[in-house]
Amino acid sequence: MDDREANVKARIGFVGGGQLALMTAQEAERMRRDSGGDLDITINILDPEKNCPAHALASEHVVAGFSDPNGLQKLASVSDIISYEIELGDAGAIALLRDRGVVVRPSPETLGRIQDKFVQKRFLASRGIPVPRCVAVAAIVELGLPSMLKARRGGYDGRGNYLLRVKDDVEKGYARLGGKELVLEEFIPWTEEVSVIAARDERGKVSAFPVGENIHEEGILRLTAIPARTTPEVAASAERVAGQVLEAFGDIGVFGVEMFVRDGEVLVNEVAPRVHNTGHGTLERDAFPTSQFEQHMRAVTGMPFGETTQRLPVVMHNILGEDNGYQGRYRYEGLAQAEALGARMHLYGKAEVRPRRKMGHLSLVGERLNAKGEVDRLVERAERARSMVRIVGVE
Ligand code: AIR
Repeated sequence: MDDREANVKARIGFVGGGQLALMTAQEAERMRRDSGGDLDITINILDPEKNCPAHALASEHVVAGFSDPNGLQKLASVSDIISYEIELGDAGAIALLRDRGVVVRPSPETLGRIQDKFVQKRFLASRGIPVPRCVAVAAIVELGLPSMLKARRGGYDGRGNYLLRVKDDVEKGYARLGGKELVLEEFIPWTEEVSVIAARDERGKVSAFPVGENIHEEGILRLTAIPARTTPEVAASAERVAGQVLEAFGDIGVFGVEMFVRDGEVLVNEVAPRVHNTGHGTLERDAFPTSQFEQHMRAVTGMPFGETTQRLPVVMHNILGEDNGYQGRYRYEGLAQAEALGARMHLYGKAEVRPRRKMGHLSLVGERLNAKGEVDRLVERAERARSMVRIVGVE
């Protein structure tokens, strides 16, 4: 054992207390158990919602807005390290904390850069990383149609994006996103979407998980298969580009790097300075010896990285709130049927369902890595298992 791993005791304070903090806290508990108490990491959260997913597992829950300076200060006072599981914190307020000696990983500068989609892309481009072309002004003449109109800040899970296909869409897009600062982005007729979850430590070492293949639907992730069904060349480019991104930020922690593939060319779509939805498959212990959540905790607390060599293929399917307009309390149906197909359920315990809200995910682990057709079969089974789960309103 590396001596950086002996008797680690750390309190990580997350801005955000949603499913990503929940799964990190679950992994912290498992690590404590597996190490016989040697790895003692506790999770604190800042989240305005009293019943947020990570509430029950958090040591301290500061109930305040993500950008509330007093809330941030309180989170810092009970934590050794500040990190994020949502990008909505006030980077300026977090920088003030850091300047007063609070350890913040990744840095508030990285958070600030990533929060603005235009600034993020310009930063990546300035470091020689391939990205789609984008302009900050409303001049569709520069990029033509189709193109993507995006809110520069605050959008996630497909919120804040509007595809402009024809001229009439321009007005509709502005009506939908009006009042916000916007960026217009080249529309990429991609053939594949891939992502790499990678971590960087304080010594500059980078550790990546194998490339995942993503399927989105209306801007929200539907499923991720690891390994991606792609060519070795595309996988190698994606890994290389993800490595460049982590180098560019030069920061500490897990990052999710989403990329488009256009004719074999890899372009960065979006970077998240946190654990990522497309990395949830790494939670399955028979597929991966280390999860992205454990890797993030290892990176920010200065522990050596865990191993990321994949043992078995895994397909993760999101469970989103149904698109029926219902918002409120709910219950699940069909969980046992999905489990009978081998699906492992991860439910986030959100107090309320909303249309297309991320409520949970299921994972299926295959029997042999790189066996022909194995990932196809897992994808098909994951779709079937997902179709058995229903989220039903109870009000
Ligand atoms: N999240 C953060 N950025 C993007 C996503 N999906 C996760 C975090 C956050 C939660 O989604 O875990 O706390 C918020 O989910 P919701 O459904 O409350 O909007």
